[in-house]
Amino acid sequence: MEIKVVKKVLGVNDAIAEDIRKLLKQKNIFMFNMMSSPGAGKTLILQKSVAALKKDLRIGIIVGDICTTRDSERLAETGVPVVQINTEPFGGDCHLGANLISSALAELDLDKLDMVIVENVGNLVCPAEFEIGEDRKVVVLSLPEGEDKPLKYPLMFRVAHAAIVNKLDLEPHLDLDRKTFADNIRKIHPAITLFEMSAKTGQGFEPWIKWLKKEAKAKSGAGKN
Ligand SMILES: Nc1nc2c(ncn2[C@@H]2O[C@H](COP(=O)(O)OP(=O)(O)OP(=O)(O)O)[C@@H](O)[C@H]2O)c(=O)[nH]1
Ligand SMILES: [Mg+2]
Repeated sequence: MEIKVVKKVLGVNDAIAEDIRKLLKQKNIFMFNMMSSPGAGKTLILQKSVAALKKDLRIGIIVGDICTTRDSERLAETGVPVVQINTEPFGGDCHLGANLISSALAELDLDKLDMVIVENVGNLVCPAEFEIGEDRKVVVLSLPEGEDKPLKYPLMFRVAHAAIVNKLDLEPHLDLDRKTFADNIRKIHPAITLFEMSAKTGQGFEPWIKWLKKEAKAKSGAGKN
């Protein structure tokens, strides 16, 4: 009986995700879902990514957190529209479900956007299980978390199209080998697109921005007027 309930819940989520996918296709909008453990650097990477992309692409952001509007305040400084979702009133979910994304998309003027960025709730497990109608899933892993995380939390790395190894600037202070991070990610997902960067210093940021531009162009064509 319980298994039936679980299937039903995921079934409903997938159906809403499919509707979102159709809507975004119709509107020529590229949407990506950024996920990581708490504090890996999602918001800082996105602040700098939006700054780099906003002259070419019209961007809207959806930010998920259990509590607070701290990340949406940081991202709103880029000048693009931001919608905050707090999951606490809905039971404090550790991920964004397609229903919440659907409500957040209704708050954005989709006819005036080329790209929607979703910053998911900081968690390396649950967000990987929920489709939200996105074109790409991106996982961020930062050096201080340790090189074994892809092996211990494989689903996230299996479902992600791209992975970012962040906080390279901290390598001299840590007793670890940066190469092992990439090796372990590739053990789980050999064909994943991999970026290594420091969002703080900007090292390695350019290939990530190029990839985002390419992916967005593939989806939305030359953009809208
Ligand atoms: N040294 C260093 N610090 C970084 C880097 N990227 C992010 N940080 C810092 O790491 C901390 C967490 O970064 P956030 O961008 O808030 O991380 P997040 O993944 O959005 O966190 P949650 O939304 O809470 O899950 C902040 O103090 C950032 O300034 C980096 O490349 N190097
Ligand atoms: Mg954040």
